[in-house]
Amino acid sequence: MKLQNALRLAAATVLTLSPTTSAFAHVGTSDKGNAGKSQVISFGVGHGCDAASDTLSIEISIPAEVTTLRGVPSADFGAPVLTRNEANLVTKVTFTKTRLSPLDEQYYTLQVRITVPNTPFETLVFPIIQRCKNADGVDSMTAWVDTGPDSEYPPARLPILPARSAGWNKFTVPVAITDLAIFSDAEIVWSGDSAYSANPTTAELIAGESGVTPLESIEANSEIWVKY
Ligand SMILES: [Cu+2]
Repeated sequence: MKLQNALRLAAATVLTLSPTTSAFAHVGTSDKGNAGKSQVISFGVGHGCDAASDTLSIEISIPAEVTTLRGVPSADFGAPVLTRNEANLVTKVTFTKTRLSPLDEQYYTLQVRITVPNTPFETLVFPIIQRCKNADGVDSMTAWVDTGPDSEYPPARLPILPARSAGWNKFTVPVAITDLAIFSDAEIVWSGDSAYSANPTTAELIAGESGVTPLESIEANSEIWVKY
């Protein structure tokens, strides 16, 4: 990478975090995991299953990579039930609401504490089943399990951030990265002569800089420079 370009572009970036624009109206998490660290992960329930059905339960499937998990009791749903496999690992966390509201007008936050696997740049996937009941007692269900590219019902995803320091970091990424949202809190990412920034002003500078191409994905085993 061209360090002068990098420094010049980085100097032009605004230091405050840009507000996240990612859709968060479904059931999911906007958290990012810190590799190897114990961390509380929050799942937001943006709405019920259809126009007027309050959420009755949320069942979160836990990926096999997560081997340490505790439930975090919720004000509305109480303590979640943990389902374990023969190896005593948690495979499912189920939050069930005791007092159903006749209206779908609340935003719920449900949490678990996990040890984030020490696999930076990978993304954990949490399929979620949401069950609802309306004022007439009619049940409905939404399965947030479709991992397709433009899925209407995406599962929750937790990208795993590497251990990093403020300023410049050099990483060799072990896996291909197609979604650069994992760098949403970085000022700029360089891979060779390609650069990426979630900051629109920096992204514009990258696009207008001769000899620099916008970075859209990163191949496995690439060396990258990231300024946080
Ligand atoms: Cu939604």
